[in-house]
Amino acid sequence: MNKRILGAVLTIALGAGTIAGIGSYVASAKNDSKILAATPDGTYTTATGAIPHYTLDMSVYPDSMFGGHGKDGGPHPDYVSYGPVTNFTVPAHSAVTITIKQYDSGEKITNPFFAKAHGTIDGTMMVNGEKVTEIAANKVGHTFTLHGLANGKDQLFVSVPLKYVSEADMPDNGYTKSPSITTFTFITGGEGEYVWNCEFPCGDGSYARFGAVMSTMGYMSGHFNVVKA
Ligand SMILES: [Cu+2]
Repeated sequence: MNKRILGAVLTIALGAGTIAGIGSYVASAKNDSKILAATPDGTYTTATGAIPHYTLDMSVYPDSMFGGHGKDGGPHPDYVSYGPVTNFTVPAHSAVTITIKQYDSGEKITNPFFAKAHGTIDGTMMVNGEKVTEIAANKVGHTFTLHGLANGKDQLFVSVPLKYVSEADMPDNGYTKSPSITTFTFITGGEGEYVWNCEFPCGDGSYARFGAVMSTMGYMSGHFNVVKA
C-alpha cells in the first residue's frame, strides 16, 4: 500500500480505536473493585536524599486463564491479559519498583518509541537481568505505559516495553517456565488518578488491532492511583 494512504488508514484506525477505548473506559471506570497496593520496601537513595520505596509485581499472560478473571477465564478466556489485576495504588513522592513477568509471544511494535524505556530512573530497565534502555522493536510482547495526564496533577509518564517470549519457547498448553522479566524504577509526584495501557497493538483484527482486548478495560489497561503516603 502507498505509504501516505497507509498512514492515513492507520491514523483513522487509531482514532477510532481511541474513541472505542475511551467509551469502554468510561463505561467500566466505576467497576474497578480489585486494586493491588504497592508493598513497602524500605527507602530508596536519590541524589537529594532517601525517599520511601515500594514494589509492585505483575504479570502478562497470553490468555485469561491464570485465575484473575475468575473460573474458566471469565467473559473472554482467550484475551491476553495483565494480572492478577489491572488497577494499582502507589504512594506519592516515593520510588516505585515494578517487576513484570511477561509470558506472551509478540512481534514488531508499530511505534518504535515504545520499544524504549521512558520516565524510569536513568532511563534504564532490567530485562532478563541485563540493564538496557531499549529492546529490539521486533521483539515486543506488550508495553506498560503509564500516561502522564491526570488533570492538574504532576506529570507521570513512564513506559517500558516487555520483551516477547519466542514462538519456540511458547508451550502448547499452559504458560512458559521462562517468562521475560522486566524491572524498572520511577519516582512518583503528588497524588493523582492516572491511567495506563499497553501500546502494543495486541487486539484482534479490528481497529488496526487496537480493538477487542485493547478496547476492553481490565486486560491491557487500568487505573494507576498515586495516593497520600
Ligand atoms: Cu498488550
